Amino acid sequence: MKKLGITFIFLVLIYIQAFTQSGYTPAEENLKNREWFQDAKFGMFIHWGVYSVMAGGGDYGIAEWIMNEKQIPIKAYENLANFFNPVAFDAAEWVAAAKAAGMKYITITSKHHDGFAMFDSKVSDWDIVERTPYGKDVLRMLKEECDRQGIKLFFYHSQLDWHHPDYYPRGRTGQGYTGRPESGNWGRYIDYMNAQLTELLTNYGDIGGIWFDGMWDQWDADWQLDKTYALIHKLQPGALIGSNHHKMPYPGEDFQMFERDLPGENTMGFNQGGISELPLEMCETMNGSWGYNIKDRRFKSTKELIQTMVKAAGYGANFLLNNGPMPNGKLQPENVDTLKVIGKWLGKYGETYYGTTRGPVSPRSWGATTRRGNTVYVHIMDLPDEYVFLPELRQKIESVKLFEDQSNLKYSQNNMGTIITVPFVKRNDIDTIVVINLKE
Ligand code: FHN
Repeated sequence: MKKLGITFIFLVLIYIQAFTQSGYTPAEENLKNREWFQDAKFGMFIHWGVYSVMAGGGDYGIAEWIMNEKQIPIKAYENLANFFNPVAFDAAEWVAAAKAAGMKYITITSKHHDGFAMFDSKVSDWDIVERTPYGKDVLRMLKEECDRQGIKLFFYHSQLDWHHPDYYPRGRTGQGYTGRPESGNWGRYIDYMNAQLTELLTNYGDIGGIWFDGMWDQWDADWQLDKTYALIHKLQPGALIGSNHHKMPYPGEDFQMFERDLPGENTMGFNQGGISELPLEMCETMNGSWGYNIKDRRFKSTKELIQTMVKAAGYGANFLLNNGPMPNGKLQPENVDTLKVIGKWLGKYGETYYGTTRGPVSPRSWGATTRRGNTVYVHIMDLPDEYVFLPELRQKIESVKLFEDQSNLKYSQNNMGTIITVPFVKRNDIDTIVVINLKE
């Protein structure tokens, strides 16, 4: 009898594992896409929505959050859609800018926290086709262009919603000011979210994946991740799921992301999780805003961005660099210029970046290492001495050269580690790359 009971529990467990994401086994195409993702390394993040019309309202640090920050009730906020007419939007231009930068994929906001769908949704009329004078599905236009130019498209999707009445109980944000009744049906909200995700996963061909954001709005809510993740993996087994909950990944997620912090760091104060074995991605802004902010001219230098990108690669993490397009549909010209410079850098040094994994020495104050097979790339960005010390490499060194001119560098390897001479005269202001070839 006891044996039967145990068998029954075992069968139930197998059943649960098979029909939820708790026992998630990624499909073959999912694993292949993870590999592709890790090799691709560099993507463009796009935050675009009706909020871009308000351009931050004259405050730093506000753009896509303006509804909540300025406590704009839904009725008033909905007017923004009437002014959103991005007639200068040219998907081909955006994708070309991403390609020129050396980016291999684009992740765009399909719906941000204001709940506005940037696509033709049949389960809501709070969308670009029904509410704006523009009236076109920009996600479709972008996807078609991505397919033409060989770029993968991912959809950012906000789980938290300041507009939908059924997003109730409310979380930390989108409270009373929105004008929603203090009631709602949470289960219906999850169904609505899943219905929009179904649209995104069935109407736009193969997509790269879904980039979730917003669970941090309320940890106690019943997010029903198993249901949502199983749905996505059923509709497109190859689509990668990631969630910006700032914690260790949950079952069913295929990659882990870090917001404006290198993996393991927490300068932002919310990246509390550790580093998982899943593919990693760090997202970063070009200035201090995600969406378009007219006042924020504090653009990061290309040097800073390239160095962050390379340091992220030293952790094995992709770099998802944000653009907040203007309400007319154009990318900010300053950003386009920056993208070109990064693209030029990658054109020259991409071999030390694309298709690499994290190197044998974890990132240090002087830089980072990346690796492909028996080749290790040492990226030196801030080294006050003429020598760099690398702890045990585990393999004997065959040669050490400077990437730039292929000249041999002096080195000495013993069981404590390796010291390489990197002459000051050969230094590059952004990244001096040393190539170590290891013996089999
Ligand atoms: O609240 C959002 C924010 O607007 C932006 O989308 C970033 C991108 O990583 N994520 C959230 C904050 O964690």
